[in-house]
Amino acid sequence: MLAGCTPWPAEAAARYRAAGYWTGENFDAFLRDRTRRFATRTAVVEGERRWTYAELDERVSRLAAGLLRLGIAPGDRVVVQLPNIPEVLEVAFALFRIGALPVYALPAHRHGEIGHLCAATAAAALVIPDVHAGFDHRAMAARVRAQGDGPAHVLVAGDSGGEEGFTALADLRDAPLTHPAPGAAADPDDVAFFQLSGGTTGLPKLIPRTHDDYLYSVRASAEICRLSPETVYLAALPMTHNFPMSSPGFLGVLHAGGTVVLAPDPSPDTCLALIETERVTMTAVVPPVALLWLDAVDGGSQAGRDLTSLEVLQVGGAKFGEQAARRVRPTLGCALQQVFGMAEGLVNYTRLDDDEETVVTTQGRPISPDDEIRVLDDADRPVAPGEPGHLLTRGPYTIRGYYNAPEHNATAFTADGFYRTGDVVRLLPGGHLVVEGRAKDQINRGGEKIAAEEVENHILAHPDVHDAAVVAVPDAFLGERTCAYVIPRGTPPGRSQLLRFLRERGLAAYKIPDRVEFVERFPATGVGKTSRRELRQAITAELRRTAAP
Ligand code: OOB
Repeated sequence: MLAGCTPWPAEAAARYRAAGYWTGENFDAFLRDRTRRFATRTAVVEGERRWTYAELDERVSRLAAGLLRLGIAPGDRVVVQLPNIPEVLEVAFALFRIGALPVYALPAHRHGEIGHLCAATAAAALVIPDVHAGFDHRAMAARVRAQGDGPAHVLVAGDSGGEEGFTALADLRDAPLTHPAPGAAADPDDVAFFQLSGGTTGLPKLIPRTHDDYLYSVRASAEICRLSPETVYLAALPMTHNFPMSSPGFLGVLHAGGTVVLAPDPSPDTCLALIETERVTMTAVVPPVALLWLDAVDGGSQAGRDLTSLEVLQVGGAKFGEQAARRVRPTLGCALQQVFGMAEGLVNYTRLDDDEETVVTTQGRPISPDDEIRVLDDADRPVAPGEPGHLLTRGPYTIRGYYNAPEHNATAFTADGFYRTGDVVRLLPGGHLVVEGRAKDQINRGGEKIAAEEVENHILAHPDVHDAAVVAVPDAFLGERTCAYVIPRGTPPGRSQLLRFLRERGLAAYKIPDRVEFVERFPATGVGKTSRRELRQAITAELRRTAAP
């Protein structure tokens, strides 16, 4: 396995192969095989663009040839930061075809995060759009290179802008690569790509996923979600996130021979119109987006939409409140499926034949019979059945370690390979999980994960700041927002000046604190550490007080 990654023990790997989970297919073989079977069917739709499986495969071969000509080699890492455009598929599979490894970033990331990803993976290239949502990614890429984080090549979907080292994808599409391409030989039990962890640490951790483990989760998810060539899936969330990628996501749809429709944004106006015109059968959203859709259809701007094609709405990424969950079927006329997953592996689904109570009150049960679940107390002892405790898991598609992170791995995983998810759950007799809370220093802002320590470190870099603690604040719409408690060094910096400072450091907008409170000291725990719990209680009490009439 790639250096810096933790393989599964040989015994477990043998078991997963024997059980038929790990089939030895790699991503390049996956696309070739589905192209053979579904050649003339539509693979992907974006606005006026419609590519069949054969067209997608041909584009992949042409881009793969161009990438090799440019000097991208098997084993190279390439950071991919693209919005929901068909090039996500084209670029990812072209990289697989030459045996290079995508490193998936989110469109919201800025030069801080992208620089870290490029440096941490020694990336050979970075793939970006030219301008997206009013932001010039080329200027960001130039900044990443100026700060010394590489990469040698910047590949642009759109206009390259002509800067040295920047190449438009359009200029890379050569004559199709003849088979076998280097990626055809990619070892199925080796790393295929990297995804970003939601994180609890100062710098985001990288998650190495193998062909074998990830494609198992894709196939099994497609089966659980009953995908078929008739499936029309709307990618409403950013496609480089694990949920719309593989739960069952666009990969599950390609596995089944269906069609992926790309939405430029998850707003109800955009997505409900696409559901109507493209006859979408399934889509996936985070809870705040589900709330917006429900309100838009319930007497709002989208009340007249024909949504009769929609069979399943998946909601996940953060806890979906029971009241909202109950509104899905009557309002949208489709089934709800709750999805509780993580980029590290484990994904839970409510099943399509679960009774309505189970669907609205639980976050589902694991994909695999070989997903091992432990619910433990603070001392790592099993809790009584049905009681809340820390969720730990191990299985055929859950990683055994983050990339190049031995120290962090020593605490994030147990000695026998269980991943400590940081989630607090209850395990019901039927195997379903209910997410009760979280024991990790992370804020879940409507499905977008923020590591408290990462933001704190950026705040601490400000010369007028003595100390900082970032905590979650309950929020009716997003579930949680962030509040930064700051002890100034002398005169406090202005709030807006501090926020500008954070943006200037290249932090994604969703990580910029929603609220800043200047205080003289922090409450301390028994051993003198800052008590985030007390800070959370303080801000919650303050909000209640100010909200009171
Ligand atoms: C998904 O993946 P990540 O890596 O962005 O975040 C994982 C974390 C979980 O550990 C949990 O804290 C939270 O997000 N989470 C949920 C949840 N789904 C995820 N908390 C409560 N209820 C849910 N339904 O978020 C992700 C990956 C694949 C599929 C779906 C979500």
